[in-house]
Amino acid sequence: MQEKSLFSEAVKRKAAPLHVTCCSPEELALFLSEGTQSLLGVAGYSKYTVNDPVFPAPFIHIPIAPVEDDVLFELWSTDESVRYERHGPIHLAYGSTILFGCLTVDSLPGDNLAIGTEKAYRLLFSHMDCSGYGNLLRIWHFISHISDDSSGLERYRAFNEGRYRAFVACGKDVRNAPAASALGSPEGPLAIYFIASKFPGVPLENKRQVSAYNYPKDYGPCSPVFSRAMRASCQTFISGTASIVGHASMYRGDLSEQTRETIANLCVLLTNDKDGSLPSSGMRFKAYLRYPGHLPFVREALSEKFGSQTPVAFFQAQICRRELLLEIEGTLDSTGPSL
Ligand code: 3EB
Repeated sequence: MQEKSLFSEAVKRKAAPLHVTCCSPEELALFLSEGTQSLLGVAGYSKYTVNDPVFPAPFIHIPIAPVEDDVLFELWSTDESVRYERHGPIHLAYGSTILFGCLTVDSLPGDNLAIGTEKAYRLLFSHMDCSGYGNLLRIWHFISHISDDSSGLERYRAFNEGRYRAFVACGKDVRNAPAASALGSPEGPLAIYFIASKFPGVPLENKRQVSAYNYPKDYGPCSPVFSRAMRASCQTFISGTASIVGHASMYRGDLSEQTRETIANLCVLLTNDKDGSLPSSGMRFKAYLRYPGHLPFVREALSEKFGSQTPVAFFQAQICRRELLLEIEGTLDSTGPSL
């Protein structure tokens, strides 16, 4: 009940629309030449170096490979005008209610990633809070050598320690954590991009899974701080979702079962509360595969469940737990009839 009333308040505030698409360099060039929408920011996914952008919006290179293209741009835009700012490592785009930002922090394999992560989060929280866009809705993290040990602690666990410390230090409630993804990249600094808002979203949990911020200590000294999804007036953001039930990874080494379990978890987050149906449109997904050869199987399973017209972009990445073969994130437009 409380969830619903919070959401309808958020809807009444009529935030500006937020659009996302995954596109080729040619499609990005077309978007820029048309100039009908404002860019909030672009993430360029490629294992190759990507040229410096020709636009003033935040741009971040993510050094993981799309499976089917050399480069894919994830492009976030809105219909209203946007103001850009750069402060040291952080690049920001302000709409009237939405803030898009990106930053990188050096993180060599031997570095204590807890320190770099805490620094990155403190920086983004300080810009959010100073400008009045104090609600973090969605965040992506890319961590090189994610499963390596440094100073006796796995880098993903050190990352969790730094993130947790920043939430506490900045007075942020972990139960209001953003939707998130955390993937491993072969190289590069800690790369982060995020969407914040003047207005709070509604964090959603998955009844099949323990909330990440309540994971037991088996997964590191500090819990991961993210929600399974975040419902905002413009979009519902679905966190990176994997074959986890309770807090345990399921079906080590079994692609078919991990895919089925991952899709079951996605369905919990996408199912309409009222009539138990899946949305008929407005969904899009990004699937991160440990092995690119798994693409045809995963594509077929997603198409069967969500329809062949639902866009899915595939990337090759390491998943934060060694036994997991895939992780899938998504967005759902809030403009459709289902809400
Ligand atoms: C999981 O459910 C799988 O640490 O920010 C998914 C999404 C995962 C986000 C994060 C981790 C994160 O625990 C991994």
